[in-house]
Amino acid sequence: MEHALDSPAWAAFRQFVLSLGFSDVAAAPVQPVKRAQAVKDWVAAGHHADMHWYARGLEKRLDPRLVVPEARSIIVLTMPYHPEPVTLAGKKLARYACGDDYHDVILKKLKLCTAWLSERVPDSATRHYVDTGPVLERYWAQESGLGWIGKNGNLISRREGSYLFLASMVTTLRVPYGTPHLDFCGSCRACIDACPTDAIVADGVVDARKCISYLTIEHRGPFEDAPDFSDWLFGCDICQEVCPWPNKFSQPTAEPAFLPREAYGELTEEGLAAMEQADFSATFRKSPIKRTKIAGIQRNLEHLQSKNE
Ligand code: B12
Ligand code: SF4
Ligand code: SF4
Repeated sequence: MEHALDSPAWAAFRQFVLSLGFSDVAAAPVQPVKRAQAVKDWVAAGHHADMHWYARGLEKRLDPRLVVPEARSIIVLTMPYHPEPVTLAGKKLARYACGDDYHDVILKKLKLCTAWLSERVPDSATRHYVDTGPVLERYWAQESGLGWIGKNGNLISRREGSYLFLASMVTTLRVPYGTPHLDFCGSCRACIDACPTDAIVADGVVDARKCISYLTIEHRGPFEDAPDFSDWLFGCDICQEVCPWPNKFSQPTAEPAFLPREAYGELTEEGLAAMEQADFSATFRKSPIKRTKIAGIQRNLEHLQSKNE
């Protein structure tokens, strides 16, 4: 069998992927990353803050053949998350984090996609990733034609907006390719103007050191001179909320695991501040919020309260 998926086989793969709850899939040929210098500059400027793992994995990110030798294609998949505003203990919570952890939910489905490919072409090799792999997911999503990287740094689909998770598959298979997506931001700069911490330092370039999402999720230890988080307790969606694209076109998620948890609405500020480890583990079981650990979420709450005093 040829080491490729022809159009009918790709159509069957697409059908399979959509049946798992992904909303779109497209592919790009493996080529040197055209924006490699922009990524290197991002790291050189220290925009990755304390995410040292990012700098360590840079070579692989810029060359998918270091991930899968003889890789020919990168397949990118999108999965919508809950598009409406959500709260936790009366404070703002990033939409992506209101349900179960997407890494776990999507990985299970990706395994099935990889199995589908290797069953079809047994001597092919495919590796799949969601978020944590050394793959520039937004870049390849744009290259494959799923959408464009907006000035807010997010991948925006004209059909679905940007409240989407991305996942990727690096494969030795040749598959039908999409065409790189055009940029539809035009002269708009609503996200840059709305970011309360001026974290979008150039078009599409986010300085994590200033970004509320980084500070509330990834930063460890106490805050020194942290800005006002505008009531965001975990993550931040401001630069997407003001974007005309997601607001107009977002559809409800079809994945029940990504729906908001009722308990989050019932939790009070006092309840969260006084929460003990066992309660934290039970409340945030399988949730992305457990990433900050109890110390992180209580630190974030204290920070919001100190700014409101
Ligand atoms: C590190 C990281 C972060 C960091 C840094 C964010 C950033 N903007 O880079 C922090 C912790 C701050 C973060 C926050 C968020 N993240 Co994040 N993050 C990542 C991760 C792991 C790597 C991203 C990366 O490589 N950044 C480094 C820079 C250099 O890469 P880049 O932005 O792609 O670089 C491009 C631009 O610089 C661009 N560029 C260069 N010149 C120019 C010029 C113009 C005009 C333009 C437009 C672009 C442009 O070219 C570069 C190459 O493509 C990805 C998963 C992955 N493996 O890709 C998830 C990922 C990007 N995150 C995601 C999400 C959901 C978020 C949040 C929305 C979560 C939240 N609600 O709080 C916020 C959004 C913040 C924002 N405005 O970007 C999703 C995005 C989905 C989507 N639709 O785009 C991803 C893909 C995870 C996933 N698998 O779903 N994240
Ligand atoms: S996520 Fe929030 S803080 Fe980060 S760039 Fe967007 S608006 Fe600014
Ligand atoms: S708010 Fe405007 S500039 Fe920012 S990503 Fe959306 S369309 Fe692009």
